[in-house]
Amino acid sequence: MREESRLSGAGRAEPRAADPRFAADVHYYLSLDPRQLPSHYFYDALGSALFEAICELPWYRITRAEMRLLARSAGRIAAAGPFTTLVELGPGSGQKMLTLLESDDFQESALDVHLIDVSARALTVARETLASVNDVRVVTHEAPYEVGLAQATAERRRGGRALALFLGSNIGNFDPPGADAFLRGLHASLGRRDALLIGADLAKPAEELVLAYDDPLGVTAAFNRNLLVRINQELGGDFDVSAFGHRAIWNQAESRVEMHLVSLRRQAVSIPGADLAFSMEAGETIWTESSYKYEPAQIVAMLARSGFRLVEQWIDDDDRFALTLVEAA
Ligand code: AVJ
Repeated sequence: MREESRLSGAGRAEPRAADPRFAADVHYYLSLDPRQLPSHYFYDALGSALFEAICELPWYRITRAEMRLLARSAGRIAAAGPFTTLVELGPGSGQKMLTLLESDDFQESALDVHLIDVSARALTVARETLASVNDVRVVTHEAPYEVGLAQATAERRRGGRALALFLGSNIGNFDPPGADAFLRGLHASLGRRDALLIGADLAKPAEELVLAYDDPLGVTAAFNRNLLVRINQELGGDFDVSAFGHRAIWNQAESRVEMHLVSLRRQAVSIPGADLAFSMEAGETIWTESSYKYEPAQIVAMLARSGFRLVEQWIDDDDRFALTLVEAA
């Protein structure tokens, strides 16, 4: 019996220790109409690797545009300081922080660099990326942003100013009220004269946006479907992953790209770890992500509503991306 169940489980990963929040969120969001899943669950080990691959795709230009802008504006960003503490929310591979630190202007003074991420793996990679930079103390926080930011600012040097980085257009995953609330929370954690650097993707023609989120190599489709793989692995789900299509659409009215998973046939789904069973019709969807796109002035207005005043904004005209530097008023 034992032997048999083990054999029949071949090719299927043993359920990993499930995060109770993940189980509760899967239960709640998959029960909504239309069904949804929160996009931050994309980033397990495989999802993070797939996202790194997305950043290399010719059609996904956010990462390269932002790196160019960072390299070009590093001197001006440093000049808004001096900063004694740099805090990055979601550092990814650490390449962006490295670009800033490698600019001559940031090398003047000793710096504390705090990296905040829920993924231990991302923190390890980012720490290695920054290992070669002199005179920098790197502190990692495996924690939600708010928690990590509170820890980082509590440790700041007396009289020193902090620069928080929220890059990669991660802000775009919040709906407008959520973005306002998030920025107000950042403002509350920062002190007066601390700064915030935000990278945000700009609205552009629909064809370009759809290609960036539905690439011809199918990497983004794999990234999207991996969420179902994760549910199968961690919560014992039985999604037939190959029976889902990937859909990316530009919602002009809401100024957002939406990603959905489309059930290609009628199927019954059971997810014991989330205490959930349901069936999906052919064509029924699960909404997995929104990526809001902005006008430059909207970014400034959004930050102003949360208590920040504009220092400077840089725009990449080719790829339509903005870096905005603000100070806590
Ligand atoms: C990392 C949230 C900014 O929305 O563009 C990439 C994630 N999703 N391709 C984005 C993503 C599909 C990305 N963010």
